[in-house]
Amino acid sequence: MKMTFRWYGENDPVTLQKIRQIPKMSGIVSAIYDVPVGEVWGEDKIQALKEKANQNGLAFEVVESVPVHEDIKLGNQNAKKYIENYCENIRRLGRAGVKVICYNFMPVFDWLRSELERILPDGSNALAYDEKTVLSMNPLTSELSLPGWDESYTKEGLRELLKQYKTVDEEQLWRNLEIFLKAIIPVAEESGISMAIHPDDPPWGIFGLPRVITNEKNLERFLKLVDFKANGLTFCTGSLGASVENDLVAMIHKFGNRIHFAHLRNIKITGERCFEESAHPTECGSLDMYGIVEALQESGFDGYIRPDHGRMIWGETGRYGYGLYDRALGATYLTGLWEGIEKHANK
Ligand code: DNO
Repeated sequence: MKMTFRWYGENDPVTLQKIRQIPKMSGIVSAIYDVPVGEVWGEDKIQALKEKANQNGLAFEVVESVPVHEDIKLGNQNAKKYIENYCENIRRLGRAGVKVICYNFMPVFDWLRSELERILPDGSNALAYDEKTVLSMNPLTSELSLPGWDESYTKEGLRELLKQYKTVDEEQLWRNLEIFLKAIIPVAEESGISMAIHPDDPPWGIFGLPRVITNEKNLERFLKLVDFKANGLTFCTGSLGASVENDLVAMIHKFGNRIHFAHLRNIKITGERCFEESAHPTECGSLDMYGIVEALQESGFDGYIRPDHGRMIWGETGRYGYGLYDRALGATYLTGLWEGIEKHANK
């Protein structure tokens, strides 16, 4: 396994110089952030990002994300053009030595939270989700907390988009996903890239919008749509684990060699469809991080891992979920857990 760390580019307050000082850190997970969603990324930009990482002793082999344009998810008349652009991005990233591309297929919203700074008993703060609060918020006003948006919509743009999705139910979304996969997976195979879809976060539909990358049954259906190794998963424990019906250890055993990238973080379930993000160790939340890492090893996982959202600790401020300190603690914990389980298994 290779331990990696998400980096948001030049504007990220967490610098590459700091990231490289985290023990056993092998590379960054990043993207080109100044090209509009759906457009082709300049090879010069990709190369510059790679060189910057390499100069700091870090590899650049994982992209998160190449965002999927809404027109592809809607399956409208522009979808073809955007799918072609997507294929071109895959080719270009393959030529630059990228091995994994993480993306998601969530309509309109990426990850969603009701609170960005819930104060925890130890004085740190973290992201939290409370379904009742989310549903009481109007997606057309700015009261919603949407830290994961790759693009910010205007009110009119969002209203129009939500209207267009009225005709897209889950089955239609599956069909649009299938068209997309049938076009991109052969290109990914040729380019030496593994595609790794990110599960929906939280893993259920919100505001009447369909979400399909949510549970074991659907992940199985997803993998069968195009049954090649290059059509794989980002196994995000915090996303899938928000639903108590998801048995993460069983899922890892089941999907084993189709998991190319793992986002390992813990969450504490605080009620029905309510959770807060906790520190990474098992005891700090509701997920069995030991069991998860053990299952990854048992299934022969040799892909990339990154710690995921961290709390804000020691007075740090910055990008919600993506500060340095708690993610660095998470990385170190995961590296130790990996070593312990591996040595124990080889005894
Ligand atoms: C949240 C992330 C997601 C993820 C995208 C992948 O922190 O895990 O925003 O990057 O959903 O496309």
